[in-house]
This record gives sequence, structure tokens and C-alpha cells, in this order.
Amino acid sequence: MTRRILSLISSATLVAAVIAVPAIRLSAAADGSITGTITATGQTSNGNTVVYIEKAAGTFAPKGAQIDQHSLTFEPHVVPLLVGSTLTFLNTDTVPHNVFSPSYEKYNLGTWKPGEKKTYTFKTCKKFPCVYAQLCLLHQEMSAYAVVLQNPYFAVSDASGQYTIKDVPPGQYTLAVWHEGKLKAAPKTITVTAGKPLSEDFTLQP
Ligand SMILES: [Cu+2]
Repeated sequence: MTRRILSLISSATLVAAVIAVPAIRLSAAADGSITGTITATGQTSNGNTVVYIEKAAGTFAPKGAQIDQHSLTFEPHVVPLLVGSTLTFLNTDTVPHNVFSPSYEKYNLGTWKPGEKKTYTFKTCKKFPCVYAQLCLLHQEMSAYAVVLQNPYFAVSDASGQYTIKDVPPGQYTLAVWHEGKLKAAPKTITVTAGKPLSEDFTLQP
């Protein structure tokens, strides 16, 4: 009897072990990441550079993003987003603001009071990235950029130039950068490996 119980326990332990091992492997397999540093030659900041995978297989659910208008500034200054996604414009200032874009199909969301918000959905893009300048008719010094991309594997560098793109499926891709100025860097062919962070630096030059 005791031997039978022991045998049952050891079978159960074996089954648990067999289930547990593939589960750990699966979670590692799903996780690839790309990290690196952007050097924006001649700029005071290495920030606001979009690093993105040019094309990835699959269909992706749109994900909203947000820009605030505060202290007469669009915040953040650069917003990458997946095609089909909606950008929400807040106004947390004490004065009215407007939002318009002279890019592609062009739009003017009107002028609105503090505390209110407006949205715009970027439905299509013929050639990625589609870069939409965001301007305010009331304050000429205000500007921002919405960068519309084909897939959700993108990041924006911080002021020190660091960026991280998380949860990239393993595979071979073209990794590219966009900067609002005339700074450019050649795209790179990369291979993302399961469970292994990939390091890719870019030096942007005029
Ligand atoms: Cu304004």
C-alpha cells in the first residue's frame, strides 16, 4: 500500500516536472529585446530619436497614445504609434490651445479650453514611417511629431540616448531610426534571439 502511494506521488512529481520545463522555455522564447544608445551628433540631447523595426509579420492591435499641451509645450515631443491607433491631445495649461497638422491628409482639430481633449486616428500610411508634424495655431513655437509605424516594436531614446524595445519575437529584421532634424543613420539588419538582449547603437550624422 505504502509502495503504491509512493509510486503515485513520484508519478505526479514527474508529470509536474514535465509540464514545468516547457512552460519556462516558452516564456523565454517569447522574449527578445533590443537595447542601445543613440548619439545625435551636434545636438544638446540624444533624446527623441525613434528606433523601430521597419516591418514585422502579423497583425497588431492599435494602441492609443497621448500628448499633453503644458507650459506652451507638447509633451512628449515625439510620439511613435502603430498605424490605426488614436492619439489623444490633452490641454493641462491655463490657456487655450489648437492642434493642426500640415502633413499627408492634413487636419485641424480646432482650438479648445484647458481640461478638454481631442483625438485623431492615424488610419493609413502608404510608406512607413509616416511623420505627422503637430502644431498649434496660437503658439508658433509649439511643435511635436507623431511617427506612424507598421508594427508595435519601437522605442524613443531618452535624453542620454538610451532606448529599449521589449518583447520582440525572434527573427531577422531591419532596425531603423528617425530623428526630426536632418540627422540620419543607416538601417541595420539584425537577428533577435529568444531570451537574449541584443545591443545596437546608432550614431546619427547630418
Ligand atoms: Cu498652443
